[in-house]
Amino acid sequence: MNNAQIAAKFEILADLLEFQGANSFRVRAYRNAARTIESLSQQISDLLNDSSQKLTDLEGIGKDLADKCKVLVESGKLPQLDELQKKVPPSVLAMLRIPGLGPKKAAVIYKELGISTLEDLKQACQDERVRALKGFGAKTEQTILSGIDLAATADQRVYWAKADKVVQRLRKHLESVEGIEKLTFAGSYRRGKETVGDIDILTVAESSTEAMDRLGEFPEIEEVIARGDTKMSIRLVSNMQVDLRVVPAKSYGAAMQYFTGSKEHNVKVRGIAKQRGLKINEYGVFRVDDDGSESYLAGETEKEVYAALELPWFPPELRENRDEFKLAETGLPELITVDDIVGDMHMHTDATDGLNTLEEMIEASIAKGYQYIAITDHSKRVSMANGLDAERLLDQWKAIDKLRSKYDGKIQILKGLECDILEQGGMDLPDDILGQGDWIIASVHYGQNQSQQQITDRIVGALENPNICIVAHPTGRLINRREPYQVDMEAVFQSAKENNKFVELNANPARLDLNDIYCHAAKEQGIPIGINSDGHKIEGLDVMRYGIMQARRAGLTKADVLNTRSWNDIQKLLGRV
Ligand code: DGT
Ligand code: CA
Ligand code: CA
Ligand code: ZN
Repeated sequence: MNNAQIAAKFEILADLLEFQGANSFRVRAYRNAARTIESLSQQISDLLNDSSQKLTDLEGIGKDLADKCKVLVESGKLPQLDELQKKVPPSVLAMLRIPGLGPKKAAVIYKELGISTLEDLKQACQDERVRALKGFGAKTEQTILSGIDLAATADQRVYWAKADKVVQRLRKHLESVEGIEKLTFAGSYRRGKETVGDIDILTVAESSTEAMDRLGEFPEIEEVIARGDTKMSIRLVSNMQVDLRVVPAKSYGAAMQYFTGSKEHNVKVRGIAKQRGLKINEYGVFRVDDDGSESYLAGETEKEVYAALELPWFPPELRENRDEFKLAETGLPELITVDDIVGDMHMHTDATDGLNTLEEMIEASIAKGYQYIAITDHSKRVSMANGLDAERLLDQWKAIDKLRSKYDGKIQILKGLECDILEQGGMDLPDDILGQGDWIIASVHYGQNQSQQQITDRIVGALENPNICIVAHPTGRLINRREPYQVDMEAVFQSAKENNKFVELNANPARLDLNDIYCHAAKEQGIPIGINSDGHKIEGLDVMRYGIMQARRAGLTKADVLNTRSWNDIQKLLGRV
């Protein structure tokens, strides 16, 4: 058994233990171990054979876990896990993904109603059988019902960032094959969708057998689902599916176009081909003559494929059949890139729930080449994050004053705050304090179940406050984990526009809030969008690229994005200079 497989076993064990209501400390120990093992550069099996090394030297691996690793490597099995799986069918675990349904309630549903799938649970809710359970009620039933679809999706799709990690490992694994001449990862991954269902690989290879054999040796493989002459599908231990297709060089571009999708984009492309008396498929673009015979026109590169249809090459992020074909008539927009970003205006330090110090975050931002950053820790209402009261905030700003001279000429440090918008409306800290800062962000963290009117009023109220510059993660959604709160984004946009304020695209891959549709709407209304990392540690600053990808999917250009501008220009937009 290899590391990925061992880690996957520990993850399942943690899920099952959690479902059983085991001590949360124990559950976390397995999860931490899984993470450690997954990122090891050496195989556990090699470490076990090396008498000079001990597994217990690894972070988070105690004697018990080391023993379990040994059992797994030697037998491929874990008796404790087998026992648990006998008691609880794995399909039950999908229930744990329903927001608001903890392991305890899920266990009651399983035991009392004998329900082990999301489908059956949906039916039970519709039949009002769930509300009758002890400790449930109509409201809980409603919460469960409205969360089932989210849980079902979460079971099938992973964050783009997570898919990207797998893609990088697959790329490295396959690139070592000499006979592989070309390699692309197509599908929703290439389009940069916020979640990815499965991974689609395209290759041109001397021998398809060799390429497929190599995929079959991928360390994270669980099983081969299907294998033909030029096509192969595998399932990974993480349960993700990977499709491989080996295509001839003269069809590579056509296959890329076809398998990048989206389906909707392709349907439109096929229609356009037809209008021009052409045919397009994964092998190329063909002219169809009156006698029905076909002649190959293009297929080697994507660019040639689109050109044969008198279409421009579409950046993959735009291929969703939204407005890309209309835009193509006058020229596609030049989409924003990471290099256009000159500052990051939302980040935390260890003064609240960040892990790194003020100076460490500043140094890391300098290393990124930013012109300016805003330090935006939480305000006091966010007690879980040790939010700042007025005194601590002013202390931090004083510290920034001192650091400004130290970093003069290297980076501009803005005195910021992520100020909580209180449940009853209004800001968490008084205006005379907020007025002393440079860059105050407003966020909704509490009362997310309020009515649309209440939440909208709170956000609009914040945007009307002259001290507030921007609203962060405006819909509060967490991809795969929490639906957006009820908010009238039209009203929010209108208020942002009237008050010369901005909206954020939070680049955290679990948030990506605003989504692409809303970002596009904000652009249409001329509201600059701030793309920020919301970093809680140095590495957290790296998520910027996910935000950029989302922005590209929305068709945003450099001009549509706030932090491509100098801080002075931003102040002008705010009407402050
Ligand atoms: P996913 O995997 O659910 O995140 O989404 P995709 O877009 O990667 O979808 P997938 O893996 O089923 O197929 C990859 C691409 O192949 C898809 O974007 C377009 C193309 N494709 C697949 N099936 C069809 C089809 O029936 N018709 C057309 N026109 N294209 C298809
Ligand atoms: Ca796919
Ligand atoms: Ca696929
Ligand atoms: Zn934040």
